[in-house]
Amino acid sequence: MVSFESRKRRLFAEYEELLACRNRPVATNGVWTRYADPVLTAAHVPVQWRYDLNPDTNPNLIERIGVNSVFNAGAIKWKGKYVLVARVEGADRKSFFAVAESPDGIDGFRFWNRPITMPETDDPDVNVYDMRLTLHEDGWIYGVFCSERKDMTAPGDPSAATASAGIARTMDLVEWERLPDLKSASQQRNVVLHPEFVNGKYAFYTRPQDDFINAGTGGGIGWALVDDIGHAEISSEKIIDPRLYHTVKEVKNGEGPQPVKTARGWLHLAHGVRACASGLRYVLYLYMTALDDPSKVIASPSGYFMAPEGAERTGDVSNVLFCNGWIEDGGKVFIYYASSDSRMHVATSTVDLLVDYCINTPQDGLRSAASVKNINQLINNNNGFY
Ligand code: M1P
Repeated sequence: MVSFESRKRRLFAEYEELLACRNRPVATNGVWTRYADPVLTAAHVPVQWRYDLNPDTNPNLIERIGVNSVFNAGAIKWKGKYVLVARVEGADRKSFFAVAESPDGIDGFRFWNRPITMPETDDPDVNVYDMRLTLHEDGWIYGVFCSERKDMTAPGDPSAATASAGIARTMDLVEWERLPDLKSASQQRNVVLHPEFVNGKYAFYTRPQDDFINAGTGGGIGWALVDDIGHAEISSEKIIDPRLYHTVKEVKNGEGPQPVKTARGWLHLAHGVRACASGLRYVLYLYMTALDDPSKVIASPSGYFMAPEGAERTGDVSNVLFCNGWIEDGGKVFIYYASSDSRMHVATSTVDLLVDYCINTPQDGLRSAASVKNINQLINNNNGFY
């Protein structure tokens, strides 16, 4: 019989082996480069968060607290490190936030000592997830996330829930000050704080939705200005990136991470959702807005930028790519995306490539004939070049 101590040593050795693995680029389309292995998984969650390591209270060395998945992480470069605030989902289905850092953005993501203790409001969340991190020009780092509660207007339905935008801020990613949730006439998910004041106000990308799941009459990615971040309330909201029939964002869309400021405009990454016989399909797309008006779309390349590939296609919620974190660093861009609500990956690109892609990919003509027209135009332009 293998002793408790040697089994314990093995647990830690296997954990360190996982963190020591070196990733390698495996695929590129000229704009993004994908890497072979996920950067964060349930197995990256520290042993001491899951096991009772005392031989008296856990002689069988059983895992006491199970972790289901690690996904949908916000991202920020912080004190020279590439930092993710991941959504960790326990075997009990509850999600919470935990910080992991890497020295180079690709390898060795290691969780900090403890998960984030996120303060609750007077009306405690049942579930929190999908934090977007914004280093705002007011000096705070904001985390805006989905705050889910049971829908008390449907007491007989244990699945009925409400979604609103939770807001918290921090100076060190350890201690968080919880602010009141964003007040909105509709439910909200995928809300993102813009990093700069606009007309002296805080600006949010929103995603109004009719109920917990369905965007319904909520028209797409919205925009709202807020006077007081301490009592954030949407008084008026306009749709800036609408859902459109027979596109990758027909059923739903949602802003991804905080936008990146470039010389040509604000660069945005978002997810789009379409329905098909096998269920919903979540892909990532890009768009750009004007520097002098971040709510004005100036480039809207058609179709998806990244879609689930290979092993990314399967997981707890299959056929999903979701991204709420990226880091721009000296022109290089680290895109942290989750596949199928199960694990985190990285893809790399550059601001120049992403802007080129946005500006020079044809817009969606919204009809098959328009797509053929775009191809014929390209063939004409290529005359003499092949
Ligand atoms: O399961 C896919 C995603 O579904 C939701 O996103 P949306 O509101 O845009 O449909 C979120 O629950 C997200 O966390 C999840 O990845």
